[in-house]
Amino acid sequence: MASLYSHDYSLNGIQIYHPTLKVVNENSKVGAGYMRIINNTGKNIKLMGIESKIAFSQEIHEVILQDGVYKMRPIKKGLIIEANKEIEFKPKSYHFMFFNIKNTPEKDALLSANLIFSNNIILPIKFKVLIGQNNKEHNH
Ligand SMILES: [Cu+2]
Repeated sequence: MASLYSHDYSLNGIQIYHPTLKVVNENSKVGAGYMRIINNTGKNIKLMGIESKIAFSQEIHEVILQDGVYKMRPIKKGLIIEANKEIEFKPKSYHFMFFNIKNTPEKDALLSANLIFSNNIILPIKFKVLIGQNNKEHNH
């Protein structure tokens, strides 16, 4: 998985691989955040939320397949990542949603955010901005 373009963050046994923020174009007001979250803490952890100045609001979403249609909904009570497991945030699966992006996103910009975990763990990361049409599967 390692590449010249990857950027990773870790704290207290929690590792974040390659967080990206995808928008369709420079005028997008909505974006989706993807990454891998790896829990090497030896015990279950819970991702409670995200905070940043990237957008006016941001949420953790899950995607469910219902009657052949993918539907997404916010996770409000936290997402458990089991001990020594990982969860990949990716299209048609878990993702972060950014609503009302404040500034025009620029390609390859690194945008700061904090991931909030249980036990008051705050993990600072930077999302790399990806701009393109290749995320059509994500409709809001
Ligand atoms: Cu969503």
